[in-house]
Amino acid sequence: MIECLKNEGVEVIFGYPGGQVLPIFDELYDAPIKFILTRHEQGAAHAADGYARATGKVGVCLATSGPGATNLVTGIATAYMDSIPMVAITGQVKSFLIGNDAFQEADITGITRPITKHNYLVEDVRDLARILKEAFHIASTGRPGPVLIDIPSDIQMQETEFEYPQKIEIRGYNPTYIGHIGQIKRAAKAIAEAKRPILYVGGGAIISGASEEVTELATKNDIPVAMTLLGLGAFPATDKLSLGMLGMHGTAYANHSIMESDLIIAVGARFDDRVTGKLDAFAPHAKVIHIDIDPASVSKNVEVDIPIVGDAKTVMKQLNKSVKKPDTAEWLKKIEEWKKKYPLKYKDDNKLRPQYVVEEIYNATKGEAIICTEVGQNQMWAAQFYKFMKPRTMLSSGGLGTMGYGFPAAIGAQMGKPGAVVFDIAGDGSIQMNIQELATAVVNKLPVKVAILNNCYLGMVRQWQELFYKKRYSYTCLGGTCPDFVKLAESYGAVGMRITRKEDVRPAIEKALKIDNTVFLDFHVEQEENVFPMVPAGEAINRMIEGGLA
Ligand SMILES: Cc1ncc(C[n+]2csc(CCOP(=O)(O)OP(=O)(O)O)c2C)c(N)n1
Repeated sequence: MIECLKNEGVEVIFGYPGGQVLPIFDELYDAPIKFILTRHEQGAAHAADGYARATGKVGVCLATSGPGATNLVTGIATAYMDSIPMVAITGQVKSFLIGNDAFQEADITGITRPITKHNYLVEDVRDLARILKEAFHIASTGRPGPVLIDIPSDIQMQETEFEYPQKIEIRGYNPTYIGHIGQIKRAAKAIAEAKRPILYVGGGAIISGASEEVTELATKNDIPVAMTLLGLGAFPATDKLSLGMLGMHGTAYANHSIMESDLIIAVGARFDDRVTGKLDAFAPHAKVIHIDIDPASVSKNVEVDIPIVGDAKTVMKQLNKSVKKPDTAEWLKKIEEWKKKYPLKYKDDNKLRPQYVVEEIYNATKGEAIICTEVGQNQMWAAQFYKFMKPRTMLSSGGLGTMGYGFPAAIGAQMGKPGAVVFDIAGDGSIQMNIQELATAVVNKLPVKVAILNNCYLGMVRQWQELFYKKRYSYTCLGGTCPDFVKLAESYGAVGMRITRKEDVRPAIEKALKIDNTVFLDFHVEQEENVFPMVPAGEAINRMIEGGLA
């Protein structure tokens, strides 16, 4: 197994030991691969995911059978929903005990079947090298995703002659990379004829490395760009053609633009319900071009006029060669009006507001940092107020919305990008879901910065209760129950800072950036601040609270 991983160029494995992986751990003891001992298997899976998102390589995690394997499940599902390449290796009870309710037995291939791209139970050591080769291939090609390999401990002890396959063929698995020429021509014609075109760019554009090609199509042809949460960074936020994020908490101008558009060019995006809002009302005047490597995504939610199945980067290159510039001057003028009328805003007073913290993190890092987020208001403020300039700098659980993702993902990102500034923008609820990873960060001397937007609430749920449940704050108040995050950080050997005044925000961030250690910045922000604009569930996306009702 170690030889296979070396052949795949694996530099780091995140994991946790146990009885059914003892033989593997014994080999890891002096293997030339770095092993990062997390403090929970969920942390290992998210760290492998963060490593993969930041570097573009396959993330690898390892856990024992039973509870070790089931602790990976949330991390695997998170990676699956966001199409992240990952190989998860689990130990299993001895082959002859499988199905026997043996100690620490769990049917992990059964459990993870719906949340992996593929999974394997190794039944013979002679299959191991081929399975590993296939797993890395499947995880990283086509629409990427997690692959799990379950290895019974008796098989870990068997011997075989090592030979790593150079080539593999998997029947029925042959992703399409190049776009159909006829479809490219039709798309180019539709773009040339469009009056109100919009690029709708998702995580697939980042995964395939299509950011340059998206930028070329947009800037050469004056086409505005709206991005999904996972698409942020595919096109520079400061460009005048950028509309920022669209959808439930997107900018009003992105939502108005897509609703009024006559042509949507969707690149590596899947028309998720957080983006489309009420489906019947979505973009009623628009023709749709959909570029996606996964044919199952095309016309799944929204009927597509010009489907192009292929790799986003390859297809965009093809498209850039054949496109003629449409006349969008009027359209861009209209969008400028929306931008002026409905800017992203918050109350600019002397109170410590969470949006201000995010803006100052941006100002201090000039858009160069890798930003991980937890889930909730913190995630949406990060998406709205940090100006993402480059791909692979926004790491967030989009599809599954996993609280507890950001901190271990930041650890994985920092491992993959040792020189980068890595922030986790967190909530006081989410950070407690994987807070044990403070040990992992400190022991490995990772200078990850965690900015806790501490509002004493499970803020996003409280916001829904305020707006739609008559302010009945049912079990969302954490006030008085949070630990002292400064002391907590210090107890692990990290640095903690508490910030309660607006004027102390920037100096604290600057100070943290100079510290070569894990830092917790505990920002005591306004407690009942809300994320706006907001599209209420089930509404059309141009019917936003605080974004202008169409
Ligand atoms: C594992 C998990 N459990 C529950 C939820 C539902 N949920 C979504 S946002 C949220 C509140 C998050 O609170 P906090 O981390 O304090 O962030 P804030 O919204 O205050 O920024 C909850 C409970 C979730 N997304 N993930």
